[in-house]
Amino acid sequence: MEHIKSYKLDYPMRYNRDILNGPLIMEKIYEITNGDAIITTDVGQHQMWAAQHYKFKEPRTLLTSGGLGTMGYGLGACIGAKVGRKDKTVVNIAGDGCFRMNMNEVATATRYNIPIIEVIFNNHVLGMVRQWQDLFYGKRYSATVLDDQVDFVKVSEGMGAKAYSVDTIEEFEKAFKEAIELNIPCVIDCHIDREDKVFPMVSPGAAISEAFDREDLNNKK
Ligand SMILES: Cc1ncc(C[n+]2csc(CCOP(=O)(O)OP(=O)(O)O)c2C)c(N)n1
Ligand SMILES: [Mg+2]
Repeated sequence: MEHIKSYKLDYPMRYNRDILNGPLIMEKIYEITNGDAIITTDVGQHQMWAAQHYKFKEPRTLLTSGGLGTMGYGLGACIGAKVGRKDKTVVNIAGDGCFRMNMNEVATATRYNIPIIEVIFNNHVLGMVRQWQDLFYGKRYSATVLDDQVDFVKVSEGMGAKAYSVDTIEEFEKAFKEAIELNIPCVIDCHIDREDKVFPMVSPGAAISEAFDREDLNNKK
């Protein structure tokens, strides 16, 4: 344990606290739920932030498809988990790309009045794939910039859910607390920056000891 603690000191998770971003939202969800929620995830950067920044206390409270990478898994998993554990706050951390894959299940949640909270980390891109195009393929973006005109709030309201659009951590906190209070299916569309990256990361083929983050990248330049 001492050894692991020393790693945490030597390689701290660093992220910007000034703008709305994934790690900050996860930290806020942890704070509000006191670490007692069940968290499900889709696949991508948001999945990594969920795993990194929510401090899970008990086994089987993180439901994720892991490396199988099943985009769209999260919302169904969230509905299932809530049906099984009505006593728990159950939250899906979704990407905007993943939400597009399975968003119709919001209608299932409202039809059976299953009070899940769908939190969309909306960076308007297939962020995880774009991160690699950015760092290893000279910013040659292919099929990763979604940038369309879909309004997730209207779509969710159209399926009978309560929906919020948030741009700041204060707005997020208010919406998330209200969603818990209301106890009905809720969707929170969180606008985050498309340039955000998941760090630390390891380059393809490199050793784990070669892990780097934003600061390492800046120092290299
Ligand atoms: C069906 C499917 N297509 C493509 C992929 C490859 N893939 C992995 S993560 C990802 C991006 C997901 O985008 P989004 O849901 O917006 O999450 P973000 O990384 O932006 O947080 C993609 C396309 C996949 N895992 N499954
Ligand atoms: Mg995205």
